[in-house]
Amino acid sequence: MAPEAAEQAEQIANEARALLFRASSADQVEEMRVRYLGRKGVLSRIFASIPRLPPEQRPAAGQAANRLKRQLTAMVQEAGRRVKQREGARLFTFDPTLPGRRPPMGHVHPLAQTIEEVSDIFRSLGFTVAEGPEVELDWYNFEALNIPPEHPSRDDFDTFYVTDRMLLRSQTSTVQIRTMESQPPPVRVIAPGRCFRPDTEDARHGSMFHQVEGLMVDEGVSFGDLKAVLHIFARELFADDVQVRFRPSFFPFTEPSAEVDCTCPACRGSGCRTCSYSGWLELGGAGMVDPNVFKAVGYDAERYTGFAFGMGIERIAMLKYGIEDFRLFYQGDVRFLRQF
Ligand code: 2U9
Repeated sequence: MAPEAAEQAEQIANEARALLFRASSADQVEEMRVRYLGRKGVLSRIFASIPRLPPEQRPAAGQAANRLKRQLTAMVQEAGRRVKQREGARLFTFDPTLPGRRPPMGHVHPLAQTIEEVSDIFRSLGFTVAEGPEVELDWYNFEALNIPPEHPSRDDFDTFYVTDRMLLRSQTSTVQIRTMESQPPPVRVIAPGRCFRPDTEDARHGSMFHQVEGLMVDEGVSFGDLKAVLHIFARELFADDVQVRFRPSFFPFTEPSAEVDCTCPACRGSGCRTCSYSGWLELGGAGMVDPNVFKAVGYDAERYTGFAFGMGIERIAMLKYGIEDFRLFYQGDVRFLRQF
């Protein structure tokens, strides 16, 4: 490259600029790079020709070639950036005909689902769903429920006390007492909610759990009504052929009282591991409301009778879905939660 070397270099640069300007894909840019900057490309040939020039022309030719190299490298890089940007923009073009992308939503916790399902069944039987405070007065948790001061459930070991007179409710019967204090009979109410009892955590227990309790009060309400309501409930919850049985028991707030069992939903009563081969599983407790409870809330115990029942929500969910460990509900592991 002689004096005309600079001119020739400029020509090559102009030609390359025009070609790269027209390049519209990464492949075309790469083709240009190889043509100008590749091992057998235009620039290589120029550098190879320099030693053949007369010695006095070599420095200028070398300078022109180096300048051309810088220009071509910058042009190729710039063209590469431009096509990449354009291809990216094409990818993000909004296509209104494509189906939308569903955002991750989460869903209702299995315990909340169970509470909803239980509530729906009782709503269909004319019950309303009531809620109340989790921090309660001694009166609502014990006194009004005919639980005497010396009763073991009042012990520090069995109740979380906040002060002498206030505690974390250990059952949702508190809500039914509040309901009766605020309205005359007839009453048909269920109270689902969180309860607290100091307990060592294992596969079946925890210090926090959920209950649903129910109460029906009117003239002429009988144990037969209780049996019918709980039988219908179990049928709706588990299966049409489920049987329910009542075993005598004792609770301070009901008289007579019973433990309520249903035929094992896993084996339908024939006996399996879930029911320890007995065919039966405990569903909860129940009974006729003790007249002392009516007296505490100012109901006429001569005129009205009522039944009440209580069940653990975790237990119901475990039976229904075949869950073997209570703690799974509270660990927030999405691999577990996703299954419901
Ligand atoms: C009022 C009067 C009486 C509710 C009842 C039970 C029997 C019972 C347990 C079952 C398993 C609690 O969840 S659990 O640990 N409950 O056995 N509950 S009768 O009796 C009432 C409720 C309200 C006014």
